[in-house]
Amino acid sequence: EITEQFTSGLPKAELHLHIEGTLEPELKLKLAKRNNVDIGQTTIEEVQKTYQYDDLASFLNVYYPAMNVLQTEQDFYDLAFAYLSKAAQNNVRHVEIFFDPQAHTSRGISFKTVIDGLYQATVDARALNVDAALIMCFLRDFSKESARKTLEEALIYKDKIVGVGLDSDEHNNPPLKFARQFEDAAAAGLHRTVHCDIDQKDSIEHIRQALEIMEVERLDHGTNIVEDPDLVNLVAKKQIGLTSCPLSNGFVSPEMKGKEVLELLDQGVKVSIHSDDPAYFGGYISDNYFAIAKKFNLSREQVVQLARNSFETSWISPEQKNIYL
Ligand code: ES4
Ligand code: ZN
Repeated sequence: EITEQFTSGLPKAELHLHIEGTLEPELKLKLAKRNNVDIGQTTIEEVQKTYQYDDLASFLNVYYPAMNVLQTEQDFYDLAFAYLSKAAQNNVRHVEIFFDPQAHTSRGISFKTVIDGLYQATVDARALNVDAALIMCFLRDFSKESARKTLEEALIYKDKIVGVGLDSDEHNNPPLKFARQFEDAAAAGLHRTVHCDIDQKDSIEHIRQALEIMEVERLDHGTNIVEDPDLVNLVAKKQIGLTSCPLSNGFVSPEMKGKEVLELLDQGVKVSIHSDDPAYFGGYISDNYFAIAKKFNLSREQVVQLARNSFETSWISPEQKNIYL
């Protein structure tokens, strides 16, 4: 029987975490006040009442407007440091943090403000025994031209970024739309991952593009590959990591994709457990481990394998990996 103590104490790598999705109602209100931004709510209860969504689009409609409270470098620092303190409490030893620069540059905040604040928090997190890196995501519902400009800016700071990702609304926005940016990012030495959210229109085609054409090293969610045995074989053979987020999945699918995760684990796929947007989906990484372990009656060995997979598919150096594995 898996306990919360067990999932909380287990050393973990967090590989699927949107920093903007760690904005808790309390900090949201504090920053709104500090920056004189009217978000339409003044109490935690009122903020929580706006957290109603049952698909990706309705979630994103709550998620993006809230980012208005993030204005200064200090705000980004406070957001990231608050998260990293939570990560330390969850025994997260290594974290690769997604951030969405276009969600900020599109409302007049400079790339520099965003990255300087986030990066300083990752430096200071070393004192908490948390090793942290940043992954810049392109918003797939923005234009290719916007992605091109964003990569150009990002490359100025490429020593502060470990890789690129692709997130936001997947509907009619296939990975291939950004093939050129992923190629350029690879040429600059950056790692690559792509969101293939669960049960999206054209899921299998999107996964195929990401794996076969864009040569990503991980798929975020990606658990729809169970529908295609050839893709399962390819992912197992190439040791592609699949970063599944049970509590997030639970908002759009009653079974949180637990059966698929177990089936993939059983077939030797490097699937692992993460938290996506913990302030919006009801829990941090230990809660996600506990939720799937409890609902699907996982053994200790299965839970430990999920955690091992998170380190194995992380983008830390091979020498450093040996410390954890
Ligand atoms: C996201 Cl759940 C989800 N899907 C796509 N993009 C995202 N960004 C933050 N959360
Ligand atoms: Zn995500």
